[in-house]
Parts: sequence; structure tokens; C-alpha cells
Amino acid sequence: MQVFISLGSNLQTPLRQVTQACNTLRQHRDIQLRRCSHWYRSQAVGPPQPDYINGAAELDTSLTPEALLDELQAIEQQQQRERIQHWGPRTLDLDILLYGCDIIATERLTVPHPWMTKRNFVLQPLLDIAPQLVLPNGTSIASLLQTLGNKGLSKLQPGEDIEQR
Ligand code: A4P
Ligand code: MG
Repeated sequence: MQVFISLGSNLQTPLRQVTQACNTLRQHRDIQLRRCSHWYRSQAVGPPQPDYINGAAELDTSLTPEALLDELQAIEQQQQRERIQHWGPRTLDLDILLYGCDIIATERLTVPHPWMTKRNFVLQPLLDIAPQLVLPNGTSIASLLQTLGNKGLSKLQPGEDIEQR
């Protein structure tokens, strides 16, 4: 199944966190990492907190949505993710954006990710790796991003990271 995920971090050397997550995914037995986006620096949405590094990746996996979520959460745990505050700062957040064309609404999973259409830091990296991508309802990522604009978002330059915290 073709899957798109988002990656985000705003604690403990964020660029290192998201890069390490990609490396772990690359080595996973049941996951093929197809493409990784550029990394972006983005202003935090939610309570006041440091800027984020955000990106997106395309995976191919035989795992069910729930099993994939288990694996992503295990990677978050490996990287000292602590769940303290909703929308609060975190070392690593891995969200499932799209799982093929499936629409999922269970206790553990909402796919497409409910906030993705409102967040340029999700859509811009997604557009990098899948310019033609459309949501299961037919809306194109490109048109959504055009409406949102690029406020608060900048592509990370080579050698740039957010200062260590
Ligand atoms: N869950 C439901 N649907 C999904 C899905 N599609 N993918 C459930 C992953 N998980 C999903 O998530 C809580 C629960 O959501 C999970 O147990 C899973 O069963 P969480 O990561 O533990 O914590 P959370 O912070 O309460 O929610 P979430 O959804 O991760 O927060 P967001 O919406 O990702 O917001 N600002 C910038 N600039 N960049 C960011 O990346 N991220 C957040 C976090 C806030 N502000 C940000 C950013
Ligand atoms: Mg999450």
C-alpha cells in the first residue's frame, strides 16, 4: 500500500530527530521508504513553543493501518517522545496522512489526517514528493496549498538546524 506520513520535531536537535526517524524507517523489514521531502522550518501551531522541523515521506508497506501506527509510535518512543500536552513540543511526531485512498475513522486512527488540509508545513513537503497527489475526496494537495500560502514556512538550507535544546 502506498502511504504518506508526516514527520515533525521541535526538541533536542530537531533535524537529527527527523533524519534518524527516516533512517529507522529505511531499515524496517515491513516498510520501504520510497521518498523523503525537503526539510522545512515552521512556526509552531498550538501553545507557545519552539519552531518545528517538518517533512513528509512516501512509504510502501504491507502493514495494516493499525500495525503501521504501532510501528511509528514505537519509533517515537525510541526517540524519547513524551506525551505531555496536546499539540505541545515533542522530539518526534510521526502521523499517517494518507493510506492509499482509504478513509479510516476508528478510535485510534483518523485518515486522511484531520489537520493536514489546514497546515502548510504538512502540504508543502507532501507536494515536494507527490506533486499530483489528490485526497480520497478528489481535492488536490496543490490547490489546498495555494489557498494556505507559505506563511511561517521556510525550506531548511544546507547546514542549517534549529539550535540545540
Ligand atoms: N491518531 C489518530 N489519527 C492518527 C493519524 N492519522 N496518524 C491518534 C497518527 N496518529 C493518529 O497523537 C494522539 C493520537 O492520535 C495517537 O495515539 C493516535 O492513536 P499524539 O501524537 O500522541 O499526540 P497529539 O499531540 O495529541 O496529537 P497529534 O495529532 O500528533 O498532534 P498534531 O496535530 O500532529 O499536532 N506546529 C508545527 N509548525 N509543526 C508541527 O509538526 N505539530 C503539532 C502536533 C503542533 N504544532 C505543530 C506541529
Ligand atoms: Mg501524532
